[in-house]
Amino acid sequence: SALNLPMASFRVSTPIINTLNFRARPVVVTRTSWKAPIMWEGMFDPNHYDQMYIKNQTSVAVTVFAVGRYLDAYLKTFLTSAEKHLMLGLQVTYYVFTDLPENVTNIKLAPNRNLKVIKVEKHGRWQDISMMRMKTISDAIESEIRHHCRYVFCFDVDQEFKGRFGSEALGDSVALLHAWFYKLPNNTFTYDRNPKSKAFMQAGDYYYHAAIFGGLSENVKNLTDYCYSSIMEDKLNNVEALWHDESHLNKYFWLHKPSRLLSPEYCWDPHIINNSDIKVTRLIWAPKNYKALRMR
Ligand code: 2GW
Ligand code: MN
Repeated sequence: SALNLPMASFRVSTPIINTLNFRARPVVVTRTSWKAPIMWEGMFDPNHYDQMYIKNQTSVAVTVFAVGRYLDAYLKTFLTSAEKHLMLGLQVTYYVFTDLPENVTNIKLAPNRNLKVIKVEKHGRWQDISMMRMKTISDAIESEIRHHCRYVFCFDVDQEFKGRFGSEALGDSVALLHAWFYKLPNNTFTYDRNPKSKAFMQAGDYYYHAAIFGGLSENVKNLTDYCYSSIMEDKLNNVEALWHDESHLNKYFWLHKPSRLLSPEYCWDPHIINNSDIKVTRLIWAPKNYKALRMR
């Protein structure tokens, strides 16, 4: 039976299932010019994806950083809500990176799910806490994740799962459309516009949100290596990209097109109300207390 497959069975290639209905959502864009699907509710049958990925015992690493005040503020909600909605039935390993490992509270995980806590240093500047995630993720993929997990998905911690965030989100290289920009024209995108930065871009396809990215382990390794080396090159040149790691991520996905895009249903800003494109909120931005979290 499927349960007796040998350890390396997750390496067998998964069949391409063509169950996407690109016409199910006539009001929104469901495919990119390079033919990558943009995943909107209604386009897919969740059971098709689950049957295939659960049968293959597909393994997914979920990385999340909870450094300093973000640990108490967000981690528990992120993890407990993920246990209700994120890739249920798959082999999920959470990689929690924190400077305060002893403060990570135990939460009850389903049997096919694990959590590993990895200690990291706390960078002084918040911009570095955010940007240096790229280096830490790359190192963790190299030393550990690639041996255990076929896919890696990287999440901001300041968010809460509210609905199915399932295996339909898996793909070779996955990017997320930013909730604020998905309907706006290209010239409003907040790409880095400083020619001195490695993240500089004049044109692009979409504005991607760095709160979620993922894909096959080897592809996420490439992405994080690219972003980290660009960040370090900027440091040598005394420049910093406008939106830090997110600017470099946008440059990466301009040069290396993602194979699958997630609609903003996968990461919605609940301050935006009455948007009929959003049929389901799968994940929402958690409220931010800028005073408490950033200023002090
Ligand atoms: C970040 C900013 C200000 C003060 C603190 C922090 C902070 C972030 C922190 O003290 N501890 C910590 O663990 N972080 C991690 O970095 C945490 O996982 C958090 O979700 C992530 C990104 O920071 P966040 O969520 O405050 O930034 P956002 O929501 O404005 O994120 C977008 O822009 C960022 C770059 O400025 C990143 O690209 C991020 O991926 C984007 O969603
Ligand atoms: Mn965030």
